[in-house]
Amino acid sequence: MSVLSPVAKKRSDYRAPDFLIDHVDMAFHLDVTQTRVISTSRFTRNGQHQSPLVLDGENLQLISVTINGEPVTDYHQSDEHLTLNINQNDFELCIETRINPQENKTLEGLYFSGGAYCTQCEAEGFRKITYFLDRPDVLAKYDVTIFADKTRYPHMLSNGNQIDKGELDDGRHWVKWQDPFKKPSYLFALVAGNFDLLTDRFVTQSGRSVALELYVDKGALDKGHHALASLKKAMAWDEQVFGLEYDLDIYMIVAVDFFNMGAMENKGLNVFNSKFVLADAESATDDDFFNIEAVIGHEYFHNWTGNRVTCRDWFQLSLKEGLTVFRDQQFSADMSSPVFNRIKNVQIIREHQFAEDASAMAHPIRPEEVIEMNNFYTVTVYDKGAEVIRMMHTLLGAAGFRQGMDLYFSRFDGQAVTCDDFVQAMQDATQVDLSQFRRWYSQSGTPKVKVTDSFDAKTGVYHIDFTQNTPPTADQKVKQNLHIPFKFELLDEKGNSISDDSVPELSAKMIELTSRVHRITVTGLQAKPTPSLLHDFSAPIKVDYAYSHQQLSNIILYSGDDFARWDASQRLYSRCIHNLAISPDTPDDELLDSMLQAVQGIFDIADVNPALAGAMLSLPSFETLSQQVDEIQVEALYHAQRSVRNLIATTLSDQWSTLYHKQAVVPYRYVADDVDSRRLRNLSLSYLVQAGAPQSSDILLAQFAQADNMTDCLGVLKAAQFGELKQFDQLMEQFETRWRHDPLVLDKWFALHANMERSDILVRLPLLLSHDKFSLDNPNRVRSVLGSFAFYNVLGFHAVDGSGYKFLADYILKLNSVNPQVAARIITPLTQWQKFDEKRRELMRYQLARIADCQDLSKDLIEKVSKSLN
Ligand code: 0A1
Ligand code: ZN
Repeated sequence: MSVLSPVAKKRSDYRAPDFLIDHVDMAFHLDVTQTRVISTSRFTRNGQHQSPLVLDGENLQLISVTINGEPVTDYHQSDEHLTLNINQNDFELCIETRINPQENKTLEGLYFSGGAYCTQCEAEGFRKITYFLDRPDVLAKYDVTIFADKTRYPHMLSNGNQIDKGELDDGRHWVKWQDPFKKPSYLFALVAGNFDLLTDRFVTQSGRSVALELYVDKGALDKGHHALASLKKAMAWDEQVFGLEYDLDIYMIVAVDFFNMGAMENKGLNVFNSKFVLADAESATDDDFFNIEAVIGHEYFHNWTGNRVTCRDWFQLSLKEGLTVFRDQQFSADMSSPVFNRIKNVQIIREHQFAEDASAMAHPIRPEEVIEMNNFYTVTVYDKGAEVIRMMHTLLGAAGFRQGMDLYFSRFDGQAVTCDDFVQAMQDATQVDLSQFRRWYSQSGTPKVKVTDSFDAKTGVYHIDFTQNTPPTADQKVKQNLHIPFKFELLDEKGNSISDDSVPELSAKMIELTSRVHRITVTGLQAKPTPSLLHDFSAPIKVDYAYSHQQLSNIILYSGDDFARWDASQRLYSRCIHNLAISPDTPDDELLDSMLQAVQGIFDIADVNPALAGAMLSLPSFETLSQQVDEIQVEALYHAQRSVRNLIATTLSDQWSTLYHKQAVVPYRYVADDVDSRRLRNLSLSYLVQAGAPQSSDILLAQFAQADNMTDCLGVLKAAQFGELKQFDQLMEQFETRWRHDPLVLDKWFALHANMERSDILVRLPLLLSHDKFSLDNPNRVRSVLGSFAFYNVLGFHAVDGSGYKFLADYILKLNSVNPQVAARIITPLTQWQKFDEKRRELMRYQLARIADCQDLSKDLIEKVSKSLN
């Protein structure tokens, strides 16, 4: 690790900026290796002080500085700052810098890839473009003029409206953009290239016509329709649900192949990873179509939650991200099956967020300390952040939440604010006391609620106790009681929900837990009820209750909450799997029988609620199972999961066959009913293949030959891979030949290979990485090979000789100098060593130490590695 460890910034150290900038005029003379950037900003001193002006800047070649037109040479330049002593209170500062977009493989700042220029400024990328006050609480208006060669870069875009353009004699042209809204530098964007353009219009509720423009690679126009349709749905939804209308006359989206994240909400000019824009039936799966709609929605919703009202400092990231994820989740739920969507949200929390809480990277949704901000675009800030917003929605009700949102916008439009400001608006609008609730922002970790109950058959009195406790996390030892909305019901023996007017929590079907223990007493009962707990996953917590198998089956069949039914099915599977992992030679037949009977019952649900049935027939993932135990026994858990799946596959193979053949095969359309049906069909296929059912490989090959869409095609490949069919390699070859030219499909091919549970996987992986289409420069490709392997190839990554860990570490060291942000993301599985057996813990820590020893380690990796080795 470098000798000088970078210092962490603390939330408590926030100070208002010494200077403000109200206007910036920028000129970009684009050149692949020598782009000139001239920025002229109007500064004012903020308050009475004599402090110098300290501007942020990285990797910039400084050409000149003038103040009010006068050249300045009395400045101090360091690796990260430009410091100027200035006496004036108001002045104009003009700075010329030069940058090299082609060399910029970090994909932060201005970079050149795939023949186009593109920027990414969140969180702190603007400082790689020019010296600036690169912090979200400095809000300025921007005028941007772009100069470049006309033939190669016919499209030159920036935020706001195009106000002027012209041509030069040397084959270059220029375009001037003006953004009428004040914005922080992280929302700045510039794109220049030669694209195909798809256009449309949206008329807002107040009757304004907005031009919609979608820029894609040449030849990809047909794949942009779903994204554009999704955008229009999102615009209409935000008007209906939150009364929020788009504010500019133009909304542009550009799809690029090289992008570190999913997409970016730059004002009026979103930049997207092409994975979240391009889709057609043949090349994209139902999940791809779903994700495109969700991400398009997410970025669009940021226009109000993030752009109009932004974050005061980066510790407040969840202010915009938690809220915007909540909004995109609600949007997705309204567009298709609410329960299926809720299950997806919860799976992310249980698989990834709980794992983060259990690791050295544990942090509250509003972190206290940060070395590299890019490391905090986490499932905790985003997805747990969304759960915290959802809990407020639950506590205040939909109408109260809307009042809170209205007040938030009327108070803070055009400002940079804090999470506290948001909660205060919610509280002031509804008079609901959220003082204890605020702890969700400062406390990390996964709270546990232990539920115990007792019933006295003689008196008919039933007590149920809820006890909360948040175990200590790596970052925070002492925990306080939280305000937890806990939805539940009590079911009688017939599966009816018990109501009792004298118990308000029963009528409300919710108890608000605030102290350590809460008790509810119900009288006059004939028999002990079944508590159906944490309906709709009303809080991001773990619940511990000793359900009998029978009670779980009751909930599966009768609970009024579909989420709870799914959750009970998962508990039943988990129980069978853990049980078998502990004693593989003495299976609990009674438990397995009741599980199989429950599955039989779920087949009937498929006709009425295919989305729910699809989720209920799927076993918990290895990652979810891992979060249910203190120490992960890799092989035992993995094989137990496979055995239970095998049992379900073989015992019920007739039912799987019936379910498979019941699904009508229709020409591809992305509509909810067809999506649900394809899901059931492909799920059945994989069970059939796993059972080695007669004709299963004929069915599989026929589906591969006949599929008119990627969902069914990939369904075959996944089934063949999971079932370890001999045809797998051959099908993969055919697939590669057909799709070599399509990067997004090829990513799926790479991921399938990297996920293969084969004993020779570590011999095959290097071959994959020497494939002519593999490149460390392309984050999607890196994620599809190294990410898939490290996150999902259980036996390969956790190979007991440590070869999987070493393999990942080798590539992280290579990526460190290319793209530190991506390197720091895919190191996550190594940092989660805490729950593994001692031998693996050692091996994982050994690789982390190897990475730590590297000379020029990026801040991103230093932060993660040093925390993990502590
Ligand atoms: N704000 C974006 C996510 C994002 C964050 C950082 C990036 O580069 C370092 C890029 C995108 C969102 O929430 O969609
Ligand atoms: Zn976001």
